[in-house]
Amino acid sequence: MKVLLVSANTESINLPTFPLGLACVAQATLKAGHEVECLDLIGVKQPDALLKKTMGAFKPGVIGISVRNIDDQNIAGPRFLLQQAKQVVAACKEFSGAPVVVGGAGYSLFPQKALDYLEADIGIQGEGEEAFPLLLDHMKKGLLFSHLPGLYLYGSGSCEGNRRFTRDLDRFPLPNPKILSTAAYEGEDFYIPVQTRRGCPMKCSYCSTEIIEGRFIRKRSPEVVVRSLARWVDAGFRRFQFVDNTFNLPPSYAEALCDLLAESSCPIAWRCILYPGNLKESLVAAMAKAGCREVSLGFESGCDEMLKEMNKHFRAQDVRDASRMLSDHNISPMGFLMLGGPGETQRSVEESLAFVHDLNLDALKITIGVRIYPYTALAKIAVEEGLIAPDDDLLFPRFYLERGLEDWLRKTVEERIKENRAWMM
Ligand code: B12
Repeated sequence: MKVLLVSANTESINLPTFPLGLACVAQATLKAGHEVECLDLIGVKQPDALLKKTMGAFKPGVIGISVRNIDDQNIAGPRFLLQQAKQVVAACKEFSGAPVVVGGAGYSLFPQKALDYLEADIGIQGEGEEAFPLLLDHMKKGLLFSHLPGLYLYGSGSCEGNRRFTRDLDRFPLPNPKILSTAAYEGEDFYIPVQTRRGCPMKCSYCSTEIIEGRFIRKRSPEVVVRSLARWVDAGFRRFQFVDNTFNLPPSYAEALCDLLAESSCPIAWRCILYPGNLKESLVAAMAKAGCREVSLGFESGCDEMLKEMNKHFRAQDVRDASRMLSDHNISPMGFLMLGGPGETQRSVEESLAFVHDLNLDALKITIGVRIYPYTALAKIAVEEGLIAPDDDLLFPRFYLERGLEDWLRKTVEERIKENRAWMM
């Protein structure tokens, strides 16, 4: 079949993100024998005109749209980014009669509600490499497809909980450097995103990863990852970002991957996100040897009671140790604070701010309030406290901010940011 795959994301918040998920789906769709064209709308001034031109020339039989962001998670004035994706769906429908299928990390969080809002024909929750080609196969053969895993049909109710996560990630091809143009991203801050693992068992109280990727960690074999990186290096790329939620879990895998990378002598520099608990110096040394230059430490608080509230399995001292080890190995540490969750007080905020002050991070991002996602411990607390209704689907962003902290917290954070050049909101 002729398949057009569109990345609807046009945002450059934080940094413009190369659509890795779409590239993965495109690679798997090609492997399944379809003719694929990809369209990335980042930086495109007139998306409608480009979509019209592409539909006219390519005449797709099916259109897949990747929906990454729902909103910008900004409590001060949230932007509802799904609106942009809705316009893309509408344009696809205007210029083509082909069925429109949506998927992606943002979509997967709200599969039924987002499909209703977007008015696409079909939604696929979860990873698309198996489900999307399977859907195409059923369409091609004229078979019924409503029973397929993770599939949602516009206007016909949900099949929630039905999605499947593959155990063997190596079954899915990693994107080839030629699959999508990187031209719109190249510059100072461009890192090729790489994913080695999916799933997270940590259950932080606010986190949505379990819905998107599941609880069980599934890994690509290090050999496959290193071979893929080498292909990107041959194509001229040198900087990479591991987008795994927690690069160091499990530690044995992370160390094996780093050792193999170092052995391969790939001339690369990379960054990743680390879980600060149980970080061993041997892993940090292996990371440095393999080209790691920057790490985001996802600690969110420097107060032990708050870390416990968030169900983090580490303490402030572990973060101090992690930050020191990284600096000792010339890896630049950056950190995150998320202030205002359940149990936060002026004292715990001050404790966190003093904590990060002493850490000497190269950059710190502070978020006020916590975006509430479905099926999380935070959502349960928000319902119990009457902050949200039990049937609030949370598609339109709702935030938790401990009562009484509102103005004080904003003012305090703004003042401290003025005093610390490496801090930002
Ligand atoms: C790494 C990451 C980042 C990095 C990106 C680095 C980089 N170079 O790419 C950084 C830190 C920069 C970042 C920034 C932001 N992020 Co972010 N990020 C992630 C994270 C952890 C992984 C994304 C990723 O690359 N996954 C790997 C790829 C392979 O998976 P995937 O894209 O999901 O694709 C798979 C499926 O979704 C599906 N699929 C994808 N497309 C399609 C299309 C079709 C047709 C089909 C059928 C299937 C399908 O198949 C793919 C392969 O299996 C996710 C959380 C998560 N676990 O997903 C959040 C996440 C995507 N981010 C999120 C947000 C909000 C943001 C920011 C807005 C935050 C901010 N205010 O700064 C910015 C926006 C950036 C931008 N310009 O768009 C939210 C989005 C939900 C929402 N509320 O909108 C998520 C889900 C986290 C969360 N809070 O739940 N992010």
